[in-house]
Amino acid sequence: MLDEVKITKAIIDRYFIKLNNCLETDVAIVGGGPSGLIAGYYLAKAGKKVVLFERKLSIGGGMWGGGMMFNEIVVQKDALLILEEMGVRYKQYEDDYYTADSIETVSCLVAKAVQAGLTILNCISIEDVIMRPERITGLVLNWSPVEMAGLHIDPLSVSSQYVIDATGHATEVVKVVQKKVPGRLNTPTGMIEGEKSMWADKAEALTLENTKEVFPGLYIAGMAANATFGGPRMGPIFGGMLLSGEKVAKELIARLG
Ligand code: 48F
Repeated sequence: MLDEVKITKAIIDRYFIKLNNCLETDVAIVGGGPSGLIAGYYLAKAGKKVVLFERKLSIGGGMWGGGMMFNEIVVQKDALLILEEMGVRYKQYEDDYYTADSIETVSCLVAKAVQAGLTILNCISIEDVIMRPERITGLVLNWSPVEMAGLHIDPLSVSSQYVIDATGHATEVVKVVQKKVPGRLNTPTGMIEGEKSMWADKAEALTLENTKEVFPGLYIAGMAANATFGGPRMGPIFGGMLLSGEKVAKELIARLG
C-alpha cells in the first residue's frame, strides 16, 4: 500500500543528499541555458564535481522557443560534433546552416548532462557571490519564489573552486561583482561593456573569444560573455553557445587538473 508520508520522506531524503553534495564543488554554474548545460556536461564527464543552479522551473534558457516561438534552431558546421555527442538529430539546410528541433535539443542536453553526473538544482536564484577578498569562492542563493515574492528571508551559501556565469543576456553574476568591486573586471574598462545589436556572424566568433575568466575564480560563457565584453547578439543560431560551453569546460578541466 502506498503511503503519502513515505512518498514525502523519500523526496526530502533524496533531495537533501543532492543538496548536501553541492555545498562544496569544483565548479558551480549559474544558468541552465545551452552554454551552461554544455559546460556542465563536459565537466561532469571529466569527473569534476559540478552543480548548475537555474532560477526557473524549466531548464533550457532561451532555447525552447527557437526564434520567435518557431521551435527550430540553427547550428553551424563547427558545432555539429557537439550535437552528435549529445544525441541531437539535425538536418542540413544549406552550406554551414543546419537545423534541429529546439525541444529535442534542450531535452537531449539536459538528459545527457544529468546522466554524465551534473547536478541541476532548479527554482534557485543566485543573488550574490562569496569573495575572499580578491577571488570568487562561492555563491549566495535563495529560492526563486522567495525572490519573486520579495520576502525578506536570508539566503544560504555554497563554495566552489570556480564559478561560471552562464546567465545569458542578463549577465547576473558579473553584475554583482561589478557592483561590489567596481572597475575590477578583466574587460577594457574594468566594467561590463554591454551587449551590442544583432550581428550573427561576428557575434558567434566573439562568443568563443569572450569565453574566459572575467574576475579571479569567475568565468563567463554563452551570451553573458558577449554582454560582458561588448559583443553583439546573434539571435537563434546556437553553435557559439555550444562551443562556448565546451571551451569553458576544457579550460576549467585543465586548471582543476
Ligand atoms: O539565456 P540562456 O539561454 O543563456 P545562454 O546559454 O544562451 C543564450 C541563448 O539562449 C540565446 C542567444 C543565443 O542564440 O542569444 O539567448 O547564454 O540561459 C540563461 C539562464 O540563466 C538563468 C535564466 O533563467 C536562464 O534559464 N538565470 C539568469 N540569472 C540567474 C539564472 C540567476 N541569478 N540565478 C539562477 N539562474
